[in-house]
Amino acid sequence: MKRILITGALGQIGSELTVKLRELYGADNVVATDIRKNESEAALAGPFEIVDVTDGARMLDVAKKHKTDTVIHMAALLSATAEANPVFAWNLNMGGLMNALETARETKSQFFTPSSIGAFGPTTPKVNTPQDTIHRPTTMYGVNKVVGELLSDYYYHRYGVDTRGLRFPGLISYVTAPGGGTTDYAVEIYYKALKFGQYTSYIKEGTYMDMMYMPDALNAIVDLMEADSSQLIHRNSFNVTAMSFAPEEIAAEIKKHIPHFTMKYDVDPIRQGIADSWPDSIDCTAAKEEWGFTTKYNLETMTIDMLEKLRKKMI
Ligand code: AKB
Repeated sequence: MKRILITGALGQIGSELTVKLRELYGADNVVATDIRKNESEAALAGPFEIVDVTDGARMLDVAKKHKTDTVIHMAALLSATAEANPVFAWNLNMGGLMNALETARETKSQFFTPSSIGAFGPTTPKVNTPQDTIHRPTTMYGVNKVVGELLSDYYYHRYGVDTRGLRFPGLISYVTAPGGGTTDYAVEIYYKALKFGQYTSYIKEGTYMDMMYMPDALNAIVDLMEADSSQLIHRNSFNVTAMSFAPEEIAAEIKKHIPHFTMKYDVDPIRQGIADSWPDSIDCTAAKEEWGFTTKYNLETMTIDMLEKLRKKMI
């Protein structure tokens, strides 16, 4: 049975991942940590510790205290926030990652951290982006993600830490809203469609980005962590995606369920610039072949589920 320390446990992925891991491995075997408590902490029901990921000594103390053997490092700034404050982003994203890798090395733990489609850049092949290709990202977030992939590889080769990672696309969920990402529009649109019957997109028509529904993303993390290490050639990080769409396509899908829904555009040049530097669609053959990556949801089934769950939540 794993004993897991998770950072950023109250964040967009962390809050749902913590619940899933507790269901799978037992509540007491998952130590949730975040920089502060918030109202969702009580809902996570299980051990919780305050950890600022830039404080490596504290992270290591908590890992040793709870005798954890797995570190899942989720705490990080997303692309648009990182672009607004690049020095802070470097310090938090890279400092946090180094501390988490060191904690994993010192406690001989298995390790997971997410990379992103943001690790790619404008000179990367845009369609069906291969697993191994040119990166050259032009955002601070992208630079952080590429360095993160390389550092994770380094800890595997240099120290034998069992590091693993996924290049996530935009993640869509009805539970915790994202904050500061470029792909966030694809979450906001569902809330605004239900509440106001209209949405103003900051991403322009015709801009394709990869996306995945949160239940598929959580399964992908668990499946990768449970995969046979000897089968993993690309351990940090695998391309994973479930769908690629442009704003007008998600709007059309929503319109099937909310016929009066309308969409306007007011493009944000910063987030549009970031989106334009990312792939339109990525190829996940390596993830499928090396550890059996699959997804359940496409745009149609995700939209049905999102609207149903959000309707209940918003009552
Ligand atoms: C973001 O938009 O910053 C994230 C990501 C794709 O990494 N959702």
